[in-house]
Amino acid sequence: MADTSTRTDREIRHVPLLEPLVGDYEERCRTFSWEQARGLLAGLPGGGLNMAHEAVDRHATGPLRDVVALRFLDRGQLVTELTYAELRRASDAVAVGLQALGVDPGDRVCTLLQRSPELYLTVLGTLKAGAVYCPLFPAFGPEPVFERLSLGKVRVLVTDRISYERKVAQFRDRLPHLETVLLVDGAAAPADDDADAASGARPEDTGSWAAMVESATAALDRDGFRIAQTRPDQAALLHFTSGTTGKPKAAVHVHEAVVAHHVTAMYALDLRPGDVYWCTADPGWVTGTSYGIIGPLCRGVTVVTDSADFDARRWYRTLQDERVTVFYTAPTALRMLMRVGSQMAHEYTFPALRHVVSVGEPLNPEAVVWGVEAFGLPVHDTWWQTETGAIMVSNYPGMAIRPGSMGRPVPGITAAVLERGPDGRAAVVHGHVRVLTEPDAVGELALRPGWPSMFRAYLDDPDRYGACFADGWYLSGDLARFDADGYGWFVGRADDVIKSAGHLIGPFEVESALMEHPAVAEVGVIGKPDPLAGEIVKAFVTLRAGYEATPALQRELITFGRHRLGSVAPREIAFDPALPHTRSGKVMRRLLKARELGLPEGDLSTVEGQP
Ligand code: 6R9
Repeated sequence: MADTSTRTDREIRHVPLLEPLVGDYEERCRTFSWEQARGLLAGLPGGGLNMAHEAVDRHATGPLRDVVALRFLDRGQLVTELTYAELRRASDAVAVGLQALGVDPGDRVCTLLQRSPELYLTVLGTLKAGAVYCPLFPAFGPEPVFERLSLGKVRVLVTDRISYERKVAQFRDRLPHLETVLLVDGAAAPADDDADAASGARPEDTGSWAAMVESATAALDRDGFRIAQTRPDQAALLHFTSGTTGKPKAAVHVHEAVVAHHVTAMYALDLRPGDVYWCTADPGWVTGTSYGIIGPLCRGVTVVTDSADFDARRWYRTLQDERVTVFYTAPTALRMLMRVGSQMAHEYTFPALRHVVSVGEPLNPEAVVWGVEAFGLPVHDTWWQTETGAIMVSNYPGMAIRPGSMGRPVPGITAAVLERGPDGRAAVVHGHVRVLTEPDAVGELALRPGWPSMFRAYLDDPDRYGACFADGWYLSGDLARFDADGYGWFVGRADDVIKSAGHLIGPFEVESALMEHPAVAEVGVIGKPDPLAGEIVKAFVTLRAGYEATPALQRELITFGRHRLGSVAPREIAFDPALPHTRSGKVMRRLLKARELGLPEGDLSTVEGQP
């Protein structure tokens, strides 16, 4: 890293880093340093750093104060807007309210909410209070919700009444850390309400989010508020993600991750003040937080959010009517638009649109090219993970795209592929790994630690964290190759984790839930290739003696899975009286997948690389 210690702040602010990355990529890589990137942000007095201050407060007192920061479209297209100045005040009030509830720095605050103003205000208010924000995907069923609230030792949950009754109330006694549940649609109804009686939800178990905000606003007007003086290395976000085995892992991110959110929102997403930006990812996943909230607000743009689900016509209309300039979405969504045909796209015009970007799963070359047909712009792929916190590999605006490539490492990021061992992961021999330098050699994609948004822990799980690093590299669990010009190409996952519609799903979590059905003796879960979702979850089930493999039982298991797991439930179930096992007795998911794909069972290396 370049030594910037002798430069003044003013000088640092005038390096070409300020410009979006449309120029010389190599030159930018040479001159870039994370210290310079840090210098683009304001910081707090005394060396502190707070994500919400960078995202909101520093704009709220400057020239952007009256610019719309968040523009919410609800299902009926009703619009709610908050300027940067209004967002500052409203999120201050949430912070005051959380502090009045006794939320201390480091405490975890969780949302289980549809995309709504309350969600975004809770994120920012939590960060301002110095607490740790942890999102939950609203389509999760009760089991994944309980698991995450429990593992995260979450103290405050903000949700709506129906989600609470269906997904949380039944487990409340088993969540000793959960002190407060705030409902955005008011407190639960009186105890004689039938629904409450049935679900076990009692009104005294919950409070009202609106009531908290109301009294906090009065306190704010009376006493003012000073943002928590968080340190750069203090925890800010907790993102759950899944591995091949065991329970979900909670990746801990710190406030200085904002340095990477900001600079990648500039380099990879090309965001500049004046932009209208739409990120279709739900804030329940890392993309919806890093690039649905923090990164774009840091860039001072107008962030559009839509609470409605996918609908091709609605999406085209939103891109047109909101005059969206930068659009960040996922391959599954693009394939859903493609399926409708470009005719529909041509019924709308997108004169404001400047940059279309994708993440989450392999982006088919056809989708890149289809972008030109539909929007007049190619789709730019980006690669990153929950653990990396920010975009690590990207096709930059102005850079020649190679359709199908993830692009090139972000300035400040060193990426490589490492030689693999027999288990498919990087081979570590006597503590060392071997970097594959030959062009197009396939290996495990690895990154040199040291970028600000790198996860700092898996909560309460140092062993699993340690296992992600070897010989000074962070091991991603993905297989990739770099061509002779340094463009990265995704090859597949090195493990059994499933990516369905851009969402990461751990097979173990699905298997554990299905095992609770009395008919199930054993189960193995895989990602089955799917033309639309990339993969769908498929479960192979061995039945207990006395149960018959009937279509009715198949349907029952699907319903059972859906009720417990929600969006991560298997879409297909097959009965298999003899699941393949390893010598140690574990179900061999890899072999199940090879069989599903009709591949030779001996040649399992080819199981990887399924887009
Ligand atoms: C941001 C996010 C991470 C995993 C990652 C990889 C897959 C992400 C990709 C991609 C191919 C891309 N992935 N971007 N695969 N091309 N451009 O998605 O985080 O949910 O943690 O998933 O997603 O397998 O390792 P996360």
